[in-house]
Amino acid sequence: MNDLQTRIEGHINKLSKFTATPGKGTTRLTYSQEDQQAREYIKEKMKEYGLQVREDGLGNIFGKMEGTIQDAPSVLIGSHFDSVPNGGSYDGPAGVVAGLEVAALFAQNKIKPKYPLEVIALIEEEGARFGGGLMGSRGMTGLLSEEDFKNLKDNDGISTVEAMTKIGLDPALPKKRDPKTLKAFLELHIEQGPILEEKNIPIGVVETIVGLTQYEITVEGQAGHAGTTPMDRRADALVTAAQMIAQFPTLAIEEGEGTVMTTGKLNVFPNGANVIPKKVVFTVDIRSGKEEHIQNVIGKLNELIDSYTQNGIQVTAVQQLYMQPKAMNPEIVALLKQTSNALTIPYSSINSGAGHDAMVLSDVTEVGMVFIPSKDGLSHCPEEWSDSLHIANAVEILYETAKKLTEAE
Ligand code: HGY
Ligand code: MN
Ligand code: MN
Repeated sequence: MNDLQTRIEGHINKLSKFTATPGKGTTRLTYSQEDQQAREYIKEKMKEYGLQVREDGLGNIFGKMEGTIQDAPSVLIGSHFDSVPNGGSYDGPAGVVAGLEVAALFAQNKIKPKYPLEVIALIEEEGARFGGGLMGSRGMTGLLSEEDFKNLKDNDGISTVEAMTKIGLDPALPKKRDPKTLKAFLELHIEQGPILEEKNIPIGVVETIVGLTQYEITVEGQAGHAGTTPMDRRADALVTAAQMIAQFPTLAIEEGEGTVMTTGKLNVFPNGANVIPKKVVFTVDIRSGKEEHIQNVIGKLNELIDSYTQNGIQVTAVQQLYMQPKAMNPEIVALLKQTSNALTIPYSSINSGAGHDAMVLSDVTEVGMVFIPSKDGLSHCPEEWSDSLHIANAVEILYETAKKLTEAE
């Protein structure tokens, strides 16, 4: 194994230790103590690699290598460093680590870029604590307003501002970034699916990212005694939720063209074995490569909501996120392909079924993404694993690409 791979493995292993569920995957919620531990490590490495480190009013971390052109826009490179509950070690960190090591190669080779290079580590991409997701990038682009940010609370009612202040972050710092300060954004991410591994190809050059929407659905009925309440006199919130969720797979399959629909999170209140559930809150995640399919399924979801609002049951929905499908910047896509060829690293074009910060930043700057294979196509679980050799390949491609982008007019 070469030095680069050794450093990559070291970073990944170190970051994977910052988890609230040791032995059961990575659980690193935004503004948690695990976030703080990972944050300190990332900032320490940025400083070690000679970068100027700052955090914005959301807690995104930036490590900047100044360019020779004054006040020039930056080429950003990185990903997110939060996780899903009991997730893996690579979803997010692989991209942050790649950014760090690209900056290290700039320093090692004494590259003085014309345009600045900024390594970024973004917060709350998964939305595991505050819902919705893509929070760090949406805050940077203004898609998430200051007010909406401040109104976000976690399941325990703790607000974003409270939580970030508790770990020493300053919510008063600027959040929205002037698009004129951005030249491009590059992101390495694990594929989180089986395609590259099955094709035995080490690099995926991302062409498009799937559109997605997330809802929080609340079903309200009437609590009651499980033993004394006759079956024909119940308004059972959990039965209604279950009847709705059981129909989602058919809705997605009937919509076709790879449309998917998932309920990943569900909470029952008051959650007693002998209590008829009063309230159920669950999420719905809808995705498709075509926006019309997302819109169609949203329409069917709303019909379901209306049809179950009866006989003492009330169903309401809050849309937490809506992102149209996004195409990556054609020039950067071409550059990534040329660079892979020049380095004789095989690549394949690929579309992303996962959402990424790149889809948000593509609204304000030119964006390119590369994927590496996921073992057995697994992600969002402790079994998630990728080969540090593949990350090293991606670092080489991103290094050559970033050199061109920080030189090009
Ligand atoms: O849900 C996603 O696609 C990403 O992992 N946040
Ligand atoms: Mn991710
Ligand atoms: Mn993820």
